[in-house]
Amino acid sequence: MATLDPQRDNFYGLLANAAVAVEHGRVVWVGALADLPSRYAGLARHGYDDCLLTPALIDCHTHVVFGGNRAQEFEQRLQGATYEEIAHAGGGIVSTVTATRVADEDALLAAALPRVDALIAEGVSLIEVKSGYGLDRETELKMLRVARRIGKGRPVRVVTSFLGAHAVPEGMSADAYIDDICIPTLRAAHAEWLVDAVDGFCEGIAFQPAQIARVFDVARELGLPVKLHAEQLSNLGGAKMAASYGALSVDHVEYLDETGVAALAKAGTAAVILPAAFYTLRETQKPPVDLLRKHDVPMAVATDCNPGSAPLASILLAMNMACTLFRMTPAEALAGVTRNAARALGVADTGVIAVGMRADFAVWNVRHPAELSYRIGFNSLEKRIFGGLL
Ligand code: DI6
Ligand code: FE
Repeated sequence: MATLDPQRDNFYGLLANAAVAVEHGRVVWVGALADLPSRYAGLARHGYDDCLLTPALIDCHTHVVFGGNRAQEFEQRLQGATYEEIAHAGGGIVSTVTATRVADEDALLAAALPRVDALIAEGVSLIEVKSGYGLDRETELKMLRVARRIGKGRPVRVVTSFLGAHAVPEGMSADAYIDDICIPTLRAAHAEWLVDAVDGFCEGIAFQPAQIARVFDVARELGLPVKLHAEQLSNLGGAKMAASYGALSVDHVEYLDETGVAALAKAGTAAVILPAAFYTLRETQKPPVDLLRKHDVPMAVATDCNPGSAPLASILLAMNMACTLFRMTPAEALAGVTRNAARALGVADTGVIAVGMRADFAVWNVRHPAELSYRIGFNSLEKRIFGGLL
């Protein structure tokens, strides 16, 4: 068993010949099978010989709800156009906005579910889902309702992030969009209980830190935690600004410098590493993994599943890419999709196998946890256990 419990060790938290006792969907005991207290002897037993048990996996950064796809933009990039050039020419995020506006709730749900099912098939039990392809009130709310419906229609928990500050809609200034559309939409979505956290895209092709800060002020007023897409393509100081709001996470962070890393460490903000976007956009600037280690910033790993920069619906491949592209260790990658992903979402009842936690587990047909990051395009999942249900 890889408990990922930092009380055991700061590595995999390994236990050999281990057992976990579950009552009412919660862990009540963990240890060596030989030490299982007799009071649990009457519980139904499920044995997995020669397997590895881990916490169920968590995808803490996704945009799985969207209309259409961007295969043509992929072709344009292969012919030399950059992500930023396509965005400036009215493609990119804004083209997905058009497709998302015309799709109804059922169509968006039907398009999202296969992506979610692919994640569940790899042992995922908790996903974060962002809005951000509406950029108007109606469509942002529609996306968030679809995100909530995913959690009702599938055995997976969903936390939502309002990403109204994702791109500037055509024919509008960034400032007017933030004040006249984004912030009133956040208030409306919050009033419908559709928002668990508030996100933004801080980048030259999107919004400046001061503009995002106006959205974060409203999040603070509403009692909502914040997170930020920051330092992906350039360094605008977004991470530092987000840390000043006590952000749960800052995500991408390829261009993050040591002052920014220190600000994260001080605020207790996690860094979410998203190697699929780096890979897809053929970026060369890698996130400062050594500095994040040096300052003890928790690193999470996620798919960033989206139609533009990361058409990826495999958390296992994200783990492999984090290791091969960024030299994270397999232990860091596994912590990144369990313990640290839970932390990046502010969800306290999952991500480690320990007493009091939800019984969300993954059983793998492997002998060592490094195998999960090592294989490419191969799913070793034997069984997923969701809230104690087999
Ligand atoms: N960064 C990302 O990686 C996604 N959004 C963001 O702010 C990409 C979104 C897209 O290209 O559709
Ligand atoms: Fe993203």
